[in-house]
Order: sequence, then C-alpha cells, then structure tokens
Amino acid sequence: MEMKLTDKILEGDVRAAARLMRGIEDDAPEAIKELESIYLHTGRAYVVGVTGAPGVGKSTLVDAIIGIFRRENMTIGVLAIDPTSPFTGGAILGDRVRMQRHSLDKGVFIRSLATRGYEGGLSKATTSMIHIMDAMSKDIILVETVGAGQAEVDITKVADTSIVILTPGMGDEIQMMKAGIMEAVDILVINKADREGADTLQSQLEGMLEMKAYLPNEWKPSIILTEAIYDKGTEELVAAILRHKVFPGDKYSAGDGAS
Ligand SMILES: Nc1nc2c(ncn2[C@@H]2O[C@H](COP(=O)(O)OP(=O)(O)OP(=O)(O)O)[C@@H](O)[C@H]2O)c(=O)[nH]1
Ligand SMILES: [Mg+2]
Repeated sequence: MEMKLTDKILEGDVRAAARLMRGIEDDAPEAIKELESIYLHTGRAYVVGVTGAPGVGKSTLVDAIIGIFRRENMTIGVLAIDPTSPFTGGAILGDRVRMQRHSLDKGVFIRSLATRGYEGGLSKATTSMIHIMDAMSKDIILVETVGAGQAEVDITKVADTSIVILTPGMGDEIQMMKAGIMEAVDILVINKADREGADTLQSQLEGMLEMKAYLPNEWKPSIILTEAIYDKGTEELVAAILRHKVFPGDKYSAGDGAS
C-alpha cells in the first residue's frame, strides 16, 4: 500500500476501497494503519442492521429497500455477514445474484464478509468495513447478519436502526427475542406475510410490546408486515426507518447531528 488509499477512497475510488477491505480481511498491518486515517472521515453514514434467522428473507428485503432509497437519491452500502455454515455455504454467491439488479448502479456498493476464521475478531472487521463504506460517503449502510447462532455479530450495538425479521410460524424466534433482542430492536418486520400465521405473529408481538410501558419520548418499536418477493410493505419499512432516523433522543448519536 505505497500510496494513501484513504485519499483515493474519499475520492470515490471503489477499487481502493475493495483493496483496503481485503487488507482488513487479511489482517494486514498496513491496512489496519490506514484505517486510522479513515476514522477521521467517518460518522456521517446512517447504519441499519438487518437481522433474523436463516432464510427469513433478509437479502430479498435488503434488495427491495435499496431500490426505494435509490429513488430518493441516497447512496447505499451493503455489508452481508456470511456465517458460512454448512447450510448457508452458498450465501455469498446467493446474495450477489439476488442483489444483481443493483450491480451496475454506482450508488450501490455490496460486500460480503465471511465469518470463517474470524472468531472473536468479527465485530472489529465488521466495524472496519462499515467505517470504510462511511468514508466512501454512503448515506445508508445496510448490514445483514444472521441472528440465530451464538457467535453472531451483535449488530444492534453499531446500528443506528436495528431491524429484526421474523416469519409466520416461528414460535422459537419469539422465545429468543424475549432473551434480549427485544431490548435493542427498533423495527420488527414480519416478512413472508403472504403465508398463514402473519396475523397471529403480529398480535403476539403487539402483546410483547404492550408489556413494556413506553415513555412519550421513547421509541416504541414499529411492526411492519412485508412480502419482500412481491415488494409489498417495503415502502412502509423504509418510512419506518426514516421515522426512526429523525426520532429525537433515541440511539441516533453516532452521526454528525446534521438535522
Ligand atoms: N413466500 C415468500 N417467500 C419469500 C419472501 N421473501 C423472501 N422469500 C424467499 O425466502 C427465501 C430466502 O430468502 P433470502 O432473502 O435469501 O433470506 P435470507 O434471510 O437472506 O437468508 P440467509 O442469508 O441464507 O440467512 C428465498 O427463496 C426467497 O425467495 C416473501 O415475502 N414471501
Ligand atoms: Mg441472505
């Protein structure tokens, strides 16, 4: 890395960004050094975490909302954390194919991060990737993580808005949420609402939310029903994200307060 990658990245050089990301993945000392100058140019992007069990439709939903944000002229970074489990081994390729309709759009940058070999360092790598996309001037950074395993990244800690996706007929999921995710979630999405049981799940979730007394100045999680494959409910989801983005006093403290 003979020349300053940071300057190139700030100028919008996508290949420079990809190169630095590779360096981070390889744990290269020069790349880690370079990150220090990247940090000086971060804090502007809005980070949205999208999590949920394998196959709930995270990638399909991310793909759909990219289109809506792009119509608003917002630039997008997508980071798909791939657990590379035996069951989802093809996820990286799958995500690329799924989000292909955005591949020629210069306003969209998509990157997968394989978790294999990271162990404890995954959170750090994730944060670094987010910082690089932030320095690339992406307005919105969507981070897809699988929220079922034990070793998953706790994206809620870095996300400005945290979305948890559920699907009808997932009783276990609700149990998992009681165990803690509920504390950090901003938007609950019931995807595959075309399937039976969406109404039941919705009332279960509403019941859970009612157990807590929300103060008037406190954000109460929104529940949004979507059918990602049919692009249904996706406008409502983006509207909820943007509502949370401007909601006063909440977790939106990482940015530059440009409101
Ligand atoms: N019926 C129905 N199927 C959907 C919907 N959204 C997504 N799917 C399907 O669900 C499957 C999984 O979708 P993905 O977007 O890959 O799900 P994911 O959560 O990203 O999966 P992983 O990354 O492997 O955890 C695909 O076959 C989608 O076509 C929906 O609203 N309704
Ligand atoms: Mg996916």
